[in-house]
Amino acid sequence: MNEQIKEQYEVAKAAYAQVGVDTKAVLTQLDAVKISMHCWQGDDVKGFLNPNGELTGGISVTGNYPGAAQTPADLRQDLEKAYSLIPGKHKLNLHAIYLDTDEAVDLNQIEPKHYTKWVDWAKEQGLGLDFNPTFFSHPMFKDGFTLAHPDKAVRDYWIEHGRRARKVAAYFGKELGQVSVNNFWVPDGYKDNPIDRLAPRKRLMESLDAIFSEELDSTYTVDAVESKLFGLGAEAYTVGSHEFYMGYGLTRNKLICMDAGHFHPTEVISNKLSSVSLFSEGILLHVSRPVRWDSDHVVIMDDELMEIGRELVRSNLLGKTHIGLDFFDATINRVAAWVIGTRNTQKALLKAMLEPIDSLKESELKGDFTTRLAVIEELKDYPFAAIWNYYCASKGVPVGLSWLEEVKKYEKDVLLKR
Ligand code: RNT
Ligand code: ZN
Repeated sequence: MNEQIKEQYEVAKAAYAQVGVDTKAVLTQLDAVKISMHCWQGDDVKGFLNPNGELTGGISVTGNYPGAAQTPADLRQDLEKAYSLIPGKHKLNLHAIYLDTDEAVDLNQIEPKHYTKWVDWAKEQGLGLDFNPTFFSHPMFKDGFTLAHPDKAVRDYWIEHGRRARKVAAYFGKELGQVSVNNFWVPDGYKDNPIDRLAPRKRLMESLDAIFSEELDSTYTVDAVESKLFGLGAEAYTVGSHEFYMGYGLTRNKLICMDAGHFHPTEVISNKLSSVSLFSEGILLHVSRPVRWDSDHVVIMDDELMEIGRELVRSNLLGKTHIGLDFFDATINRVAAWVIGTRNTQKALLKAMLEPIDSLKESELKGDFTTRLAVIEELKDYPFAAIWNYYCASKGVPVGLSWLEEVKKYEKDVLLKR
């Protein structure tokens, strides 16, 4: 390792030790946290189910930066590049439409065998796999509805997809020896004000119950349910709202998935984690960044990201929380998007771990809010970057901006040739 990085680390280590923080223990703690990187940033959520992979409803992406992955092999190559620039061992989050098979398979026909290439690759790379059934961009997404559609035939189609998706996730968990989180998000909703808000919610509840009726081994897979405030084309009413899934998840022992972009603009998920953790089986995060709306921008080191990190660390929620990412920006290099968003999420956790949490809690309990404020503010100037750089160097990944050169080279040699 470069001498300067080591020296700066030693100085930083001493500074943190003075406030009672053991940087070595912190790095061990950080290294144990797996981030589930979402495959869909690599090709703008197109997937490989239909050869021309258009987004036909339920979700939308903007931008046309060159070099998007066209095939599963492209996507794996891009992912390998991204993981090589991110410290630590992580997971990949696949959507059902990312199957890798020569057969023509519809969503209600998927089986583990359509994903074996992903499993082989994940084994080779030392990655875990998470999963998501895909309830969008499909001709059976009718009138803006899937599992809550009034027509039973439409619902049944999607119920079959959901059931099969769970089998795929269980297969991932079994093969890879680590649990596969299977996340359910459905876009169902109305553009304009509905007359009946209740009936679609009852149908969604019953469809989900049908999907989850089979008990699967939770060492292999656990289900999560993701709420949303509104979507494109579902501005007035989204069936799977926050209250819907809080109720559903808590009564059915599902993980509650919270996406940072799925709430009112002044609401933040960081302030929800402690409450949800008291009652839920577990939490899945979709770390994302809403800009005025659920725009799915790449996560940056903003106040909310840092606050999410603090909540997870200060309240010791890392054991109950699966951290997934969810953004898709098609206006920038997609490998860079992964690297920026994933490294930022790790950095936010590291910053939080570098706080003298016990003594801060003590000040708070004693009512010494002066010390609480003073310490938190001074900590903002502590040499956090020296610890991060040392961690990157010790993991053999680029330090600081040097990762960008590698991405630029990869863009020139690989992406622009597609
Ligand atoms: C959509 C949800 C959902 C999707 C992925 C692709 O608003 O956030 O998680 O982004 O399923
Ligand atoms: Zn999401």
